[in-house]
Amino acid sequence: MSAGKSFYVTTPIFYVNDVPHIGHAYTEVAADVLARWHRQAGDRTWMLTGTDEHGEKILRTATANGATPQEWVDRLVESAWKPLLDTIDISNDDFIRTTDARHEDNVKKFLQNLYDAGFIYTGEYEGSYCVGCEEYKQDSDLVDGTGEFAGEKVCAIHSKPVENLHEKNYFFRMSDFTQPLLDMYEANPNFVQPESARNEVVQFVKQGLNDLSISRSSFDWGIKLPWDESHVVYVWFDALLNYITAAGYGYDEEKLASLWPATHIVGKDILRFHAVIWPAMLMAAGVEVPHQVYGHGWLLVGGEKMSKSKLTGIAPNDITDTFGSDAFRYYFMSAISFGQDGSFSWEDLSARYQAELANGFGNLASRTLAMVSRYFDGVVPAAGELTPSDKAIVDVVAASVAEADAAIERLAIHEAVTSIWAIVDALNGYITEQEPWALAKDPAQAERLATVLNTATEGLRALAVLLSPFMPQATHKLWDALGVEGSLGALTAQPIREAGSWNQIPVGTSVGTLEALFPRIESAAE
Ligand code: ME8
Repeated sequence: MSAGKSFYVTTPIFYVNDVPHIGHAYTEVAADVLARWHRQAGDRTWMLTGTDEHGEKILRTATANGATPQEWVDRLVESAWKPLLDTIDISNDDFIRTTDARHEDNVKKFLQNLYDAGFIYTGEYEGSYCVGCEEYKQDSDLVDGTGEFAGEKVCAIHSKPVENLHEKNYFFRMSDFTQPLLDMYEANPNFVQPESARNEVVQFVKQGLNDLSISRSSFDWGIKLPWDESHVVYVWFDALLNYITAAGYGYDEEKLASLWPATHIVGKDILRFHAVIWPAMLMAAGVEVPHQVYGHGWLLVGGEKMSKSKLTGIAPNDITDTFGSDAFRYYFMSAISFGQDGSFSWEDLSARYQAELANGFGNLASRTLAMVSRYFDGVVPAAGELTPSDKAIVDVVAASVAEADAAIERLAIHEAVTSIWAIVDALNGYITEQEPWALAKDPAQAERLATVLNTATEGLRALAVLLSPFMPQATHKLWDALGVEGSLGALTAQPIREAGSWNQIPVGTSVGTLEALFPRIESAAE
């Protein structure tokens, strides 16, 4: 991909009925890695995240906690959801709350447009509603309950009974969009990814879409319909619109035109909302559909989807307090194939931290810089003529940059890590094989020693750039220690797609000392 393109990436906006767990953090990190990659590449990048604050689930939680819904959401956003972004080093450009005026006002405009265009009508609805999902369920979505709910039908996701609702509602003519959606999926095969998610969505839409109930009148915690204030808009209809209200819809058309369409990163649990309902809403309003919807897999703990309601939730800072945010980010992006489910375990995290980060990357960085200090007084030496072993390193780096960029373009984040890690492995092998410590003992090998350490330092420089989207803190430290100009993450450093060009560290550059990038962790699962 050439530099300069626009890349607008979003996460779901999360329900603030509870505090975040590592499943939410996982989505945040994935979107952030993509954003940082594109930013370091010079693409016009915008990352949006935020919170979903209306609806019955939040209202009930607030009431149960003796707070008004507004007090509750303010408390949770400030005490838990915004701090999450610092805990895991998220570089979002904007944070939208569905209680923001910019959102509420422009959701109303969107609704009015659809109403005026004849896409909304009144009707009656009776069905089973899961408040946990904030969704009407079909019988096929329900399973037999166990334990206290034995004998009842429960939501397959929340394992709790559904509620029978019978209401007069407003409906969105979603059935009109069955064929336009199928045509769009066909014309744009990458619209829903990964492939398994796409197939599921296409099969679902092929059965024909029903119209969608888009209002509720039995409670009032939501955005009132502009033509009938006795109804609030259905929380999902409200929430999906965040992606355009944050980008200027209804009040800054220029901004919208420069950002939209977006790449949406979501968990597969909410794929249909994003890949079916959302593009149908946009088609009705005459707004371009998203660039892409990517449904990633679930983090499993003990074989079950991690969730607060099933008490399998792990807080992100349970991990970062011990391992740091870089290790958190690296672990989840490398250990799990993006798009598939993955099991979390402390043992696996701990083992990878030690083998890959401390011994693999961290040790490579510290011993290379220590040798430059010891043998060349801390000044990066000029390389002599390159031998095939040195050239092999140059080639590995060039190939890795191209492969990683192509993987990011496909949103195959774990493949990007694998491509970059080929450099770590190649450099460690190179140093073992070239034995700079032996070369240093023989004055006749001075030029060879210079070439080896120059090559290794250039390789480290490329690694700092390529790994900066994954591990912003460690790579900053490494970049500073390398003494190179510019600041990583700000594009004054090397553009990521050019990380393979060689001789980027001016000869004579003084390297600094480097503290251990990944210190030994005494208490970790030992
Ligand atoms: O659905 N593994 O919010 P939500 C991986 N407000 N990801 C997980 C996960 C797990 N075990 N658990 C949660 C909502 N997630 C709506 C979204 S968007 C317009 C409105 C992540 O708080 C994953 O991204 O229930 C999932 O899709 C999202 O959290 C659900 O968050």
